[in-house]
Amino acid sequence: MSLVQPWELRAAFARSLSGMYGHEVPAYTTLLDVSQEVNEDVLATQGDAAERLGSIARVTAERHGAIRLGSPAEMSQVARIFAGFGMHPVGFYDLREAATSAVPVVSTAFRPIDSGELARNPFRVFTSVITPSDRRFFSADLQHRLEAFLDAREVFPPELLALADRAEADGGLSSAEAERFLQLATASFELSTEPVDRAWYDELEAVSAVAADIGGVRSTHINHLTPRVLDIDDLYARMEARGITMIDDIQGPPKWEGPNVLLRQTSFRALAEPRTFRMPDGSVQQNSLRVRFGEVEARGIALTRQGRAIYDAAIVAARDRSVGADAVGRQDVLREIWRRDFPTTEAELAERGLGYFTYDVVDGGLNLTPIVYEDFLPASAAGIFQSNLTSDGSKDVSQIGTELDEDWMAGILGRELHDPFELYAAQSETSRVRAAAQLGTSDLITTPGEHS
Ligand code: OOG
Ligand code: NI
Repeated sequence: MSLVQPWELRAAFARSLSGMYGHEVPAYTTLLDVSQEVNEDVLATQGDAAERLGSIARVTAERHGAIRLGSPAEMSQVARIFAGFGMHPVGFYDLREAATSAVPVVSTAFRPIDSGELARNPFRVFTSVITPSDRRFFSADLQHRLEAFLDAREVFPPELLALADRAEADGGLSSAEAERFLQLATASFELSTEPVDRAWYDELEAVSAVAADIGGVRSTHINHLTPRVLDIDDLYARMEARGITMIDDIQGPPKWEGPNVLLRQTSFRALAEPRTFRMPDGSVQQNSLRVRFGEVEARGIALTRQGRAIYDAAIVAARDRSVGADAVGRQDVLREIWRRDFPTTEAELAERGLGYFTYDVVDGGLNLTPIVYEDFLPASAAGIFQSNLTSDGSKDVSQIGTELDEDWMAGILGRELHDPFELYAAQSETSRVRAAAQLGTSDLITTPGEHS
């Protein structure tokens, strides 16, 4: 009997979460409808060019999720679950540093790492873990109570973990097991109806809304699910026209006439969702929380380390120069810097070693295809976290933060943490070697600085 393949499990998981989240957050369904309209229109007007960074089938099914977990143990469990879906940890993001308000988490993203797997279904999940040992946010007393609370909860049932391990070891599951795996995995990210302990939640919220969202409840949930669009400016305008309030900015690179790189993201504001609370006097009351939102993104070409350095500098320069400006002003400033620093063609991005491409031989000549950026951006992620917080929380900058880095993340996951630059570089290099062999030459253009 043939097994259900990891990519089929992954695609089904993304669909299943999407169905669940649509029931939980109806505005997400509106976002999907508008995304689909935008993508159909871009395809109709641009034809093949619309599919330069992925087939329309891939883009239509493409989602990223965001989840927030409570402990190293939960991280290592989720790594097993995602491995069953063919998703592996890539990259390290320190949101404690990137955000000005209190965001006491560090993160990685689970995603397919093989180009064939990405083409079949690129589902990725931005996964954050809270940092109770960081004294900028938590006192020793609160740290210990929070850790005790989190250690006592079970967010992923043993049956789910066993199925995940089997899927990873065998490279798939029988259809009956696949169904059970999907059911349990989806259910573990469903918003719980269990009453929230109001006093505990409020105590954590005074430190950080993110801390309360993670550590104030005994389960986890999807924070958002993000579709991909081919024209995010058009999407933004259409959502506002439908009366849905969007955050002020589209995060990331500006809209401009040259090649799209990295990632542009925006979201509608978190909506009040009904939740039940257990009050200090023991009574149970209905109220609401505003933590989950709808995000949308447009993906561009992956940048090399050199390209990325230009990007990072441009974002910092634009921020410094647009103090007091509105969203339109901020875009204008960034676009001006962009036009100065980034080339206007893909060929030049490749020649200057700023972007990643694959190479193949077409009609005896070298053909370049851009590699799509599959990861996230720390400044944007901080912006996304921040624009949806109800309060800034508190951060004592006089304290020294706990050192938590890539190695720490790899250690708690118990797995290799992949470096996104190395993944893109390897893909590019493999294609380059193959094309060179076909052309019978060894001096194809190389991407400067990529061979460390
Ligand atoms: C994750 C925020 C980061 C993105 O797209 O950059 C993120 C969160 O709010 O939990 O999802
Ligand atoms: Ni996101």
